[in-house]
Formats: sequence, C-alpha cells, structure tokens
Amino acid sequence: STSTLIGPDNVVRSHLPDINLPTNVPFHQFLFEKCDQYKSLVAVEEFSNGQSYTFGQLKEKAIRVASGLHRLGYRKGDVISVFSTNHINYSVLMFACAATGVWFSAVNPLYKEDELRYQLVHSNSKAVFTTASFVSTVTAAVRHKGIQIKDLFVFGEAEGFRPFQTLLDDDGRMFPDVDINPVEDVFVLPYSSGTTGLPKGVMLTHYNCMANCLQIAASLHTSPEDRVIGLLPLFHIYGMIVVQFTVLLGGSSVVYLPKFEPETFLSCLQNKKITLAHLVPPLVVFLAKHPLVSQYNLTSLRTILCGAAPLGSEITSEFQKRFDKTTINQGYGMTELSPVASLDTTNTAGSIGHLVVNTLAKIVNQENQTLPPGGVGEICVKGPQVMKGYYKNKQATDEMIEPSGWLHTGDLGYFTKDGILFTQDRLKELIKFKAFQVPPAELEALLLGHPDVQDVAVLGVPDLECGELPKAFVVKKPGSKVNEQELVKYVEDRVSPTKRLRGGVQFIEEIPKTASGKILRRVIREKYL
Ligand code: 4UU
Repeated sequence: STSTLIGPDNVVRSHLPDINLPTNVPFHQFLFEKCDQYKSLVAVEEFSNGQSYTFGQLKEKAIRVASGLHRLGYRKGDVISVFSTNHINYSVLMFACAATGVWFSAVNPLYKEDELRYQLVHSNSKAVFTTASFVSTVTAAVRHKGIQIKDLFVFGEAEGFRPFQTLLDDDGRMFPDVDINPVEDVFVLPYSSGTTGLPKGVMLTHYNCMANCLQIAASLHTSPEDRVIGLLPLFHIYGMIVVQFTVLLGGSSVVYLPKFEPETFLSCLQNKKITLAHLVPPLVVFLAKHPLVSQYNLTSLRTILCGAAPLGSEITSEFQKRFDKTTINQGYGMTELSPVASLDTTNTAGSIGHLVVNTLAKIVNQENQTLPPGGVGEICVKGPQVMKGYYKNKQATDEMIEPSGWLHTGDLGYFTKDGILFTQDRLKELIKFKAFQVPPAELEALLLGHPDVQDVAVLGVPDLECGELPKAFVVKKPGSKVNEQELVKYVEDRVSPTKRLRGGVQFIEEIPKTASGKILRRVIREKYL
C-alpha cells in the first residue's frame, strides 16, 4: 500500500523504486554516449531560422570547442560565464565545458551592467560568452577593477569580441583527457539567493546533474518521438537541466526560442508539433485563457510540465477544459537541488506530487522536529541532487544543509498519508515574479544607496497573473521629499525588468527588526499586506 512510503520516523520516500546512479561517470561521457546512440536524429534546433544540429553534430562540435578552449589555456576549475538567450551553440558550449572540467556559470541575459558585473566578479570568471545584442552591457560590466576576464566571445560577430565560430572551427586535436571526479568536480555554477541574502553561486557537480537527469527521466519518460519547446531560459536551472538535458537523454529534440512572444510561441507549438512543453505558471495561464490560443492547432501537446512557482488548482482545471487531452504535471524544486525534488504524475491538482527516485523528504517544525502526514512545516530534502554547496560561502551552505545531508528548502508544505506533497507558502524571503528570482536583499541594498532612503524592506505582494510583485517599504531620511515614482524609477534604471518595484513603494515610520537587526518580514506582512 502507498502508506508504506512514509517511514516510522515520518521520512517520505518516492513511490518508485531506487535506481542505480553511477558515481564514476563524468557528465560529458554520459551525454556523449547518448549522442552516439541517437547520432542522426536532430537534437537542437532554432525556431527563428531552422538551424539545427543532430546528436552526432552536437558531440562533434562540443569536441572542437573543448579543444579550442583547452588551446586557449582553459583548464579544469576555471569559470566561464554565459550571458545569452537560448540558441543551439549554448548547448554546444555546455557540453564542451563538461568535457574540459571548466565550470559553466550562466547569467540572466536581461541583467543590467551592475548585476552582470556582480556575478562575473563573484564567480572569478575568465571569459564571457554573449550575443551581439548584449555586447554593450558586457563591455560596460567588464570595464572595472577586480574583473579578471581574459577573453570575450560572441555568438556571431562584434568588434573586440572573439567569434565563437573560431572555437567551432578548431580541428579538435587539443581535446583534453581530463581527470574528472564526478562527485567532487563542479560542472555548473548557476546563481540563486537561496533562503536569504544576495545571489550565491550554486556548485552542482557532474554527479548532481546526471543524477537529476536520470531521476526526472524515471518519472517523465521521453522518446525520440518527442519534440520539446525550449522557451524557458537556459540560464535558469529549469531550462538548463530539465529542458535541455533530460529531453536530450531520451533522444528527443528541443526547439529553442530566444524569448516569449505570444504568436511565435503558439506558432512554434503548432508548426513544430511540440509534444512536451516545460512551462511556468504564467504561461499555463496564457494557454488556459488567452483568446489567440484558439486560432492554433495544438493537438500535438501530450504533456505540460509546470514548475518554479505554485500552480493553483483553479488554473489547472481551466487549462484542462481547453486542453482535455493534455496531461499537466507540476514539478517542484530549486537551483540547490539540481533542481527537481518532486513531480506530480498522478494528476492531483495543486499538488507537487511524489518525490523523484532516490530522494527523501521530511517536514519539520521550527524546532527541527519531524512532523507526521498533514503537519505543515519546512520541506527538507535529501538525495543525490543536493548541491555540493555555495561557492565561497561555507556559512550559507552550513545554514542550509545539515551535516546528515538534509537540505532545508525554506518552503512550507505538507504531505498526505499517501506520500504526496503540497507546498503552502514560502518561509524564506525570496520573491518570485513570474517564476524569476527576485532577492529582496539585493533591492534593499540598492535602495539603501539612495540618498533619501533611511531604511527599507522589500516584500512580495501576491498577484494573480505574476505570482508576486516586489514592493518596497521605505523609511525616508528626515526632511526628504522623495516620492514613490522617483524610487520606482531609481530601481528600474539599475536592475533587470523582472526586479522592478511593480508592487510600488509605501512610506512607513520604521522597519520592524529583531534585536540583531534582522528585518521582521512576517510583522511587515501582517501589518501592511
Ligand atoms: C511552489 O524555480 C526553480 C526550480 C524549478 C523547477 C523545479 C522542478 C522547475 C521544474 C521542475 O520540475 O528554482 P529556483 O531556485 O529559481 O526557485 C526555487 C523556489 C522553491 O524553493 C520554491 O519556493 O521556487 C519555488 N518553487 C515552487 N513553489 C519551485 N517550484 C515550485 C512549485 N510550487 N511547483
């Protein structure tokens, strides 16, 4: 019976039996084996121009690029940053990094100069890869002391940037035979603010990434008949691992789009006969409600996976009215979990489903005591997908992961007697605007730099369409006449569009804090929201 998923200690297991996860296979070896297996099938494609690579070409190009990187002096442990929208060479570069042991750090391409610079400096990146449209932001960001950038590469052409084509043209003879320890060696370094503070580099090893690909594949099967839409950005863990890699494993193909645009999105689903679409809640809302949708034939859509923010049961049922032959599965995870912890394959609306294979979860109260089914508390996860740690931040790592391996997610939730999980709220301070991370600490630091701001706290206000909108509670300096518009504009000029103060600014007398100076966000929430 399913109740056996819950142990006497109230630890929950997956409904699926554990699988074997090899600890001695570097990620690129794993990928290259799949490339050999599916050689002549199309792996990646661009919707805008139809350019594509087969699995065989993907491997061949990755080998050339890896050789080219090695020739230029890039070695295991060096970090490169990619500041780009989705396209097929993004995948080539990732494969190449895996093979050389170079850490792949991805940056949100909508970032402004200061946001980009922060990540480049923090990650000690030696190179930046970008597209022609973002070269001015990159040029501005690297014009700064403390930047160690050696090479600037462009997918395409731009003055002062080395064309990526020069790496693709490499003869491949310098392809290195790198000794990689999959369990220890980092493959990707995405950034996440986690439960508190500024964005931090999340060290995911070769093993973390491969494990999660196999864990996802055990719940969500894909085959060479599947065509997947690559709309979610590859810089975010959801696009990077779940969309890009798990689908490639099944011999499916991914069709990349550089950004969301209603007609293009719908034409892609229709013309490419997409069978599997990885989405976030606002995109499910779009499919469920938008009038344009009925002008397209979307009958090829077999499955939707939705994650990165809560998907309400009302939206699910509205979606199912329009798409009665499409299954909608919700996934739950976080960057620090490579990312997937659970996937709903039972069609339980509002649920985040069962744990993926080889994963344990428990719900704890504030005293870190484990709660029985139905009890609401913090979701903790243990498994092969738990990150190695935050880069150069042992304290934040130790605050999140217990010595016994349990990772505290900062999310509130509960599980049923059948071992099905539900999320309820977020314990952590993180705000999610349309599933994009908005770290309040980042906006607070920025606003504290404004001459009229004495003190500030940023919180998310609930919003039906976008999930949450960042809102600032501001204490003005004595005598200041600063107004809401000025502060909204101040933030807008300095951060990416997803972090704008769309929830506005409210001026208050004092920011409630603990004795140690920590903002009492719950008190602000209860008093003002
Ligand atoms: C309520 O968003 C992600 C990972 C997304 C993901 C996971 C499994 C997508 C598909 C999939 O199958 O990572 P981060 O690091 O940007 O944000 C993590 C946070 C979580 O801690 C939680 O607060 O995003 C929130 N979150 C969700 N909340 C993620 N998924 C859900 C969800 N319901 N389904």
